[in-house]
Amino acid sequence: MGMGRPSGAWSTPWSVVVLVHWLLWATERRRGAVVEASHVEFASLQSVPASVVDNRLRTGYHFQPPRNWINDPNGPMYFNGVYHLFYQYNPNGSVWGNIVWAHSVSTDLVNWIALDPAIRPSKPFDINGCWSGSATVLPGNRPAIFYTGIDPQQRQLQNVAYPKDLSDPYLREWVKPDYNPVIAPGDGINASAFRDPTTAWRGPGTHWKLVVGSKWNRRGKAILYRSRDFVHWVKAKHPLHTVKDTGMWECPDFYPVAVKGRRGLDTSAYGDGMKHVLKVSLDLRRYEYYTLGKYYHYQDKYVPDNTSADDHTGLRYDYGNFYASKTFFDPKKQRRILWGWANESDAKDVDVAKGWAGIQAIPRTIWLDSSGRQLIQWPIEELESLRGKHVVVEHKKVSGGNSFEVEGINSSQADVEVAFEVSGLEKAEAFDPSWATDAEALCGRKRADVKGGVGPFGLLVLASANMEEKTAVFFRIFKAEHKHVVLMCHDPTRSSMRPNLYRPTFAGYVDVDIAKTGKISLRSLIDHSVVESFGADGKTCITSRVYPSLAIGKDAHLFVFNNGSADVKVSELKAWEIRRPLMNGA
Ligand SMILES: *[C@@H]1O[C@H](CO)[C@@H](O)[C@H](O)[C@H]1NC(C)=O
Ligand SMILES: *[C@@H]1O[C@H](CO)[C@@H](O)[C@H](O)[C@H]1NC(C)=O
Ligand SMILES: *[C@@H]1O[C@H](CO)[C@@H](O)[C@H](O)[C@H]1NC(C)=O
Ligand SMILES: *[C@@H]1O[C@H](CO)[C@@H](O)[C@H](O)[C@H]1NC(C)=O
Ligand SMILES: *[C@@H]1O[C@H](CO)[C@@H](O)[C@H](O)[C@H]1NC(C)=O
Ligand SMILES: *[C@H]1O[C@@H](CO)[C@H](O)[C@@H](O)[C@@H]1NC(C)=O
Repeated sequence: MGMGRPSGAWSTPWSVVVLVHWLLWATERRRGAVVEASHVEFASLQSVPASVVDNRLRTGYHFQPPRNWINDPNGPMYFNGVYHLFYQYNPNGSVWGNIVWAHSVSTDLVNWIALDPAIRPSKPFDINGCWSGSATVLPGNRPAIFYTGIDPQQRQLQNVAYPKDLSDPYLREWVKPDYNPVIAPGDGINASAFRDPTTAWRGPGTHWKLVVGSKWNRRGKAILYRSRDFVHWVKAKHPLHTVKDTGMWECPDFYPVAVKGRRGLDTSAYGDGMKHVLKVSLDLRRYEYYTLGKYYHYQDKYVPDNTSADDHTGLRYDYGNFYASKTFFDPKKQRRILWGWANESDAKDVDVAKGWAGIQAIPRTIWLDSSGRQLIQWPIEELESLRGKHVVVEHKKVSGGNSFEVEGINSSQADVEVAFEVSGLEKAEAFDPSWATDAEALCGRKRADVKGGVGPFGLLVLASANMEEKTAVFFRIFKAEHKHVVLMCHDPTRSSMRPNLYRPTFAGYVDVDIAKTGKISLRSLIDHSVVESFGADGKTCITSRVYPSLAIGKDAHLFVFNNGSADVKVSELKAWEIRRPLMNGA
């Protein structure tokens, strides 16, 4: 079942596509870009229908509609046997604009069916926009959506919507009660910076609670509200949490995690044996960070642990291209699942030319690390149902300066798991303590082509046959005063022959004692124009969007490399081709 979108222009000859691209790049036209609220608006492009859809670099198994712009995942939930994903979508073009809540359903989080948009601007309380929000399944098994509506005065308001017909297994139609908005920006709240309500929780009390992201000057805030009936909402005396100099907090997310084990907890769970997570998306920097901490339900207070910083230098789900994320509790498999948006990193004009922009990262199961200091993330197990042909490499030494190709599969749409054994730690480069708060800058200086002591070693993905094009995914190990420091890095600086492309290096540290373990694992999900990597069994994650010019389709190659002076050994590498699931009728 598709959305019945027009399906012309899918077989446009490459020569036309290439010509369109060439014209667009060659002229490098900068159209009038206006920054408004959190979005860069390209008014002249918002309703340019996709006349050409260029599928060469479209993802094969990531969540995407057949065409047009997408951003934040909204209201993910499981209800009566069906997973729902809503998302911010422009039905009329491939830059941000005309936003509606698009809607897809799935029974396995892998194969998706597109339905008609669930929420569109139609009432005074949302006529100028239906922005991000969350779902809550109320007692009596009744789902509710909370979303931000933009009114005629451009104020940001919080509204509710309910399914029209609970007996429709897909919950296709949603109604917005006339008593909306249920939360309007009151005194002391910036009506232009008040959005993205969380899933509500109840805890042991009788009140529902939720937070809305906001700021006052440069102070980021998670403003807390309370309600007995889900209709009348009252602001708590203090925000749940606030941090100075962090700017607007978009898409806050607040939920409990079990101290032991991988089992997820319902958002309303409260008691011993758990910590809470508060995640915010920093509009100023366009990335997210989270803290772990203790939630005091009766005092309406959240106190972060002191094990990581409570600002932009703190922990991140993903040290790459990953934003506006949201989790939900999956009661079917008793797990918490994380969705996040990965935008394009090419130019707007190119997005218009290719007819699509934005993907959702592969959903990740999330749980607390046994150290209690950070979360662990791992692609949902259902993804493995798409694994096809595979190859295995075992016990292979890669000496300094060498590489080898992993042959026998098409690696443009693949899942690679590898375990490295590390030796010669005495050769590790010295770690300058000033690098501790900026892994990304360190990776930018010490890229894959900068020789090291222990590492850089890892994978070269979406590589051309002779490696002039490649995205490097690697580790590099340093020796600090009392311990070793492991850096994980994505280096896409050679990922494309295209000029003037934004190719940021991304990096995070990995909290492992490498001298003790002597080994480290890496998993990379490769999908034409995206690479999602999970270091050390999901301790550090990085997502990059890349746009190869040569390493496309069956011309994409996969290598293992080591550019350090110490040898490393691949104890085991498995690489699978990933089949294409049903993806929204594309
Ligand atoms: C978007 O397209 C729909 C039809 O698909 C049309 O009704 C609507 O007016 C368009 N909106 C804009 C802003 O162009
Ligand atoms: C309110 O938000 C708008 C939009 O981000 C911003 O321009 C303005 O400075 C904010 N005012 C305060 C007091 O935070
Ligand atoms: C962090 O908090 C714990 C108690 O939760 C305390 O024992 C420890 O000393 C604190 N560490 C620092 C560096 O403040
Ligand atoms: C890769 O895909 C091409 C075209 O689909 C096919 O001909 C080729 O056999 C595949 N190669 C491998 C190693 O699977
Ligand atoms: C390894 O380093 C050398 C020297 O800097 C460089 O020429 C080569 O491209 C590097 N290898 C990789 C895989 O980046
Ligand atoms: C994704 O696109 C890149 C390149 O245009 C920007 O630099 C990022 O800020 C943007 N990320 C988000 C979350 O909007």
